[in-house]
Amino acid sequence: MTQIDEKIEPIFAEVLRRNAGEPEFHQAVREVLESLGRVIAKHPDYANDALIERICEPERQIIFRVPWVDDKGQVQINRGFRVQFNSALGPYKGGIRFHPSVNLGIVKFLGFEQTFKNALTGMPIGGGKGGSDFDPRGRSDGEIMRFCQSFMTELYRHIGEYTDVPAGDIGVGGREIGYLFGQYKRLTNRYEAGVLTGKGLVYGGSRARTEATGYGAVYFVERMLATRKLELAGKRVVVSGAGNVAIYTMEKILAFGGKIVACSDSSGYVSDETGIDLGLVKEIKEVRRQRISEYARRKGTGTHYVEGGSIWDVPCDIAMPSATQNEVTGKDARALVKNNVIAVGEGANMPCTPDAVNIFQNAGVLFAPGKAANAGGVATSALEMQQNASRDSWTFARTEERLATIMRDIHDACAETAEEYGAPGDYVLGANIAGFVRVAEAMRAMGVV
Ligand code: NDP
Ligand code: 2IT
Repeated sequence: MTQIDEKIEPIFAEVLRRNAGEPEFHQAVREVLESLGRVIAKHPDYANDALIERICEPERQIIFRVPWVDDKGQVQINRGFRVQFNSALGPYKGGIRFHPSVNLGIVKFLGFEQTFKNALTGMPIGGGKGGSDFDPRGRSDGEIMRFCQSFMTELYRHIGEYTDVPAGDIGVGGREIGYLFGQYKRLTNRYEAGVLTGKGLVYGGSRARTEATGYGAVYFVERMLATRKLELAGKRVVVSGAGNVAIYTMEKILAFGGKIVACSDSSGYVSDETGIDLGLVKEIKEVRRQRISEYARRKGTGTHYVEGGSIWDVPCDIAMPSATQNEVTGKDARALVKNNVIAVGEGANMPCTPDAVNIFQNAGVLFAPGKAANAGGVATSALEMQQNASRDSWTFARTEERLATIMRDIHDACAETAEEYGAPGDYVLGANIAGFVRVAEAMRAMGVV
């Protein structure tokens, strides 16, 4: 683990004390604070006025009860969260996650990461995140709708086009955003399109938003490879997960001429030496909502399904973890390095443990941190807000072109910042510092608020 600068160490100690029992939040904060020593060495004034302490403390944390009635008529209770982390650059912006593992610490880690990610996009958006410990798996459409309606019945009073703009994340896709938007509209009697992003195309959604996170991550990796005069064509790629980010990562990898050799879900992974058939994955996951094991059953020869195994044992040139936090451990990283991985691009938020990140960086593997590589999703959400505000609807080509430019700019900002701060090629440091400086500048200008 990298040391935290001695001037910043007490700030981290206070974060640990004040946020006990929240390991993912500690991990996310620690990684950013490790990068800031170089900033205050160069610009000591960034340590003034408790600026760093303020950045580590969410502006507002909302926790609420979500009661709903299941298909058997039983009353169920879940817990809802919205952490409005930082609004220096714009309204709070970030997804909502429905997964049984969701707790306050996880929502805070995601909101903290989101603040720097959103700053990196260059768009006017602050950072926030929300969710619930609701498990959508196996729930009927009616149950999902009633849950979303109950969740919004509390959340609506805290959000708004100029206040806080949620979107999707794990377990929240187009269907859920539709139900959430419907309930918001009913409760407020306002057609406030810009209050949520990731909407359907017929009611104010942006073209390319569904694809944006995955496509953006691939654009980032492509540009990172180019710094070593390498390209995606012909490369073996492993993409974990089989959800929104994973599917559109695979789609863009294929467009660049790469070969997908494995993908997964939380039950296991499937490898396919003939190249993953993305059409089949989409049918299984997006249409039928089945398990990835179904892929091997349907496709048959050449495929291999491993229940509960590690997808990172599959040899590849490029790894794109796109499922969840801490899914790539030190052991996984060693396996990837042993198999000569060239680049790792984080599609998910914080999928690599600190141990894994160190192993990749020490082995000279190109490593793209999530807050930079997966920023295309939220950037396109900001483009959706822009279209909603101007009552306009752009073509797919125009939107994707903006996305590609934004990803190129994020890559270059990270690379140039890393260089400027004496660590060329360290995208973790570059992303943390470039994101921090933008948020810190805005906070400084606004005084102690
Ligand atoms: P989805 O719900 O669409 O897909 C999630 C995928 O990851 C599923 O295949 C799921 O498997 C798997 N998964 C989820 N939790 C776990 C777990 N605890 N262990 C193993 N596998 C798991 O979510 P997204 O694709 O939207 O999100 C994936 C990641 O990308 C998350 O880290 C999210 O925060 C991040 N992200 C998402 C963005 C977006 O625009 N959607 C933008 C930027 C980042 P199963 O179905 O079995 O649960
Ligand atoms: O982690 C993320 O960036 C997201 N889940 C997308 C957030 C958004 O507001 O589009």
